[in-house]
Amino acid sequence: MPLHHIRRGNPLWLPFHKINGGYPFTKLMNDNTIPTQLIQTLRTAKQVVVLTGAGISAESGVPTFRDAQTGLWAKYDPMDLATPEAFQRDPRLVWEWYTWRRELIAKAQPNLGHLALVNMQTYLPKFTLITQNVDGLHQRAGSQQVIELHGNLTRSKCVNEHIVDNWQAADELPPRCPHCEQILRPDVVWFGEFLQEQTLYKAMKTVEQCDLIFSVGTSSLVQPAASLPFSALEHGAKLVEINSESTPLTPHVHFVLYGKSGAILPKLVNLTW
Ligand code: BJW
Repeated sequence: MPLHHIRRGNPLWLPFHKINGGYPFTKLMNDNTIPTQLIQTLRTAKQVVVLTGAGISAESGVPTFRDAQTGLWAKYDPMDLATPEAFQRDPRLVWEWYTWRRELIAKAQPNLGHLALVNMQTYLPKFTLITQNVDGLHQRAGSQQVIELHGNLTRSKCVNEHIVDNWQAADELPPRCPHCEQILRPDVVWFGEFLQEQTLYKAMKTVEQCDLIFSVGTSSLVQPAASLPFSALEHGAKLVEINSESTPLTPHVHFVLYGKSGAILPKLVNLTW
């Protein structure tokens, strides 16, 4: 089935496992209070993982993918822009779409949510930030050693896997690799492509070892990223979701904080330390 026929509500969108049930100690917080139990859990956590998605950058003015009015997929069909087939069909169109997004991201600034995670890292003995975002805003905020599951928009690569940070503006689009003259494409992971093996392995190992995991601003729909919190759960971690809406992950979490990550994360850090 083509991906554009897959819509929210279709079971294919749901994570693989544990889609029924959930945990009896799930706390639904919609009054903006941070539960004391969560603050205590965060203070005593030995290894914390935060998995972020497009929602954390929304308050920086970067469009999410699936939000109904403002998301990128509300205007563009992912099959025309974010697949290898789309690039093969019309490389110039795809390149220009990414150029537009690259320019938008260059003008954006990290927001309070990104900055709160930089702060959080300084208080914790072991902290890993895993992001699905390709905008580099975590690094620009000051986060260290970010695991980027879906690549980074500021880089490009060619079919020969040369990674290129700078390329010549050219009449011909996409421009060509300075090393081998093949055409360049953004260094991101499109639908149907495998994530970089070492990156995914590192992310999987880290979530297996953590005792607390946050899922922040992600619809929890895209695999294999969406499986990471489930893997943490299976290994005994506590799970917290921060999102402006519920997601397929929500029934499975220990704590859910509804609202904007740019408001909730700073509040959480301030109350905890
Ligand atoms: C706020 C907020 C605020 C808003 N505060 N919250 C198993 C079953 C079915 C299909 C598959 C499967 N396994 C693999 C697949 C295929 C596919 C997949 O998962 N499809 C599903 C959609 C069904 N996966 C892949 O193809 C992956 N490759 C792979 O698995 O290879 C092996 C394989 C291939 C084929 C078959 C089987 C195995 C690759 C996935 C690559 C994803 N690439 C993209 C584009 C990257 C480049 C680019 O940027 O252009 O990555 S797609 C897009 O989705 C992007 C994102 O990183 C990713 C996730 O989106 P995210 O971050 O969750 O954003 P949104 O918009 O969905 O959600 C935003 C959330 O924020 C919302 O919940 C809001 O409520 C919230 N929010 N403002 C807090 N202020």
